Amino acid sequence: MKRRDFLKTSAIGITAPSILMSDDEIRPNMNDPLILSTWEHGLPANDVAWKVLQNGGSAMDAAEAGAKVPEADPTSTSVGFGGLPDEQGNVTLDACVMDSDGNAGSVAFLQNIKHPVSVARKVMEETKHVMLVGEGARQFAVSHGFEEIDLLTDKSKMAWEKWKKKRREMMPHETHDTISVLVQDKNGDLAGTCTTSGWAYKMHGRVGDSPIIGAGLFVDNEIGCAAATGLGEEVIKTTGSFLVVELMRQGYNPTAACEEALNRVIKKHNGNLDFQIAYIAIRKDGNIGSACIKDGFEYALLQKGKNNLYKIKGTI
Ligand code: SD4
Repeated sequence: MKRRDFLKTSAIGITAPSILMSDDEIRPNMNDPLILSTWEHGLPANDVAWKVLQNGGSAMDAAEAGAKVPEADPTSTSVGFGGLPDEQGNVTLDACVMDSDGNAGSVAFLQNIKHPVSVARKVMEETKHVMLVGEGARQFAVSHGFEEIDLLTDKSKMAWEKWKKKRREMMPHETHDTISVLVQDKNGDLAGTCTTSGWAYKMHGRVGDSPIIGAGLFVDNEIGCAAATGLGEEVIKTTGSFLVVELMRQGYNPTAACEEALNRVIKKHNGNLDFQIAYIAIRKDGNIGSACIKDGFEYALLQKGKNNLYKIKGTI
């Protein structure tokens, strides 16, 4: 099989399925914001993020508000409240944020707090650090007024108890839905968030790519931004989101940059790719793209056209 056959790509907004739009109808004007998120639950996240932008919020405000939607949703079993637990039954959360000034904040292995993305933002804005983990992150959250709650829902507990009987290893794509929200606001500024409960039934203490700046998310306001979903270990080893942005800096278009970042993973595995990784990217000029290893990745795009507000769910 040729390397290309592993890859599914989409120049989002131009070849987005089921919606026909002429190029000039799409984002005729650079001052129209856009929001690009991972997975289907990106659609309600985008709606909330859009409202924040409409009310004068920044790209960072919008990206945070969007990510909080699946974090609070108990039916979203890969993010926040209702996320599937680790092998010991603990829901442990990873999240990060990055703004248009290149500031970053992150939390990893955080327990009992519903909105890790907001804790990550507090780390960015109110500490001299970038990343807090585990018990320290929880203490920090509580000291900043975050309520402690049990994140394990009955549904997730039942799923974990069922898993415990067989202990079959689950791959992240079997219980996917890490959300990344990339936003470009009306000033052209970029920001992003990434939040997850990670690989279901992972080892206790495991941290994935989602809270690692440059792996799960990277924003460079001069060039573009990118985010990842899928098997975090492979994303970390290739510094995936940073790589996508650096490739855009070198002149790759957003989709080609996502493809090339995936090629680095594909090369190492000699065709043995029993996992999913997907990237989404926005270039500073508003061009957007995505690519994935293994079918079935969904993206959610909210974009203002000449006459309409487009809300697109695409699958590649
Ligand atoms: C992780 N990248 O923890 C996350 C999993 C994921 O959709 O993206 N699931 O490795």
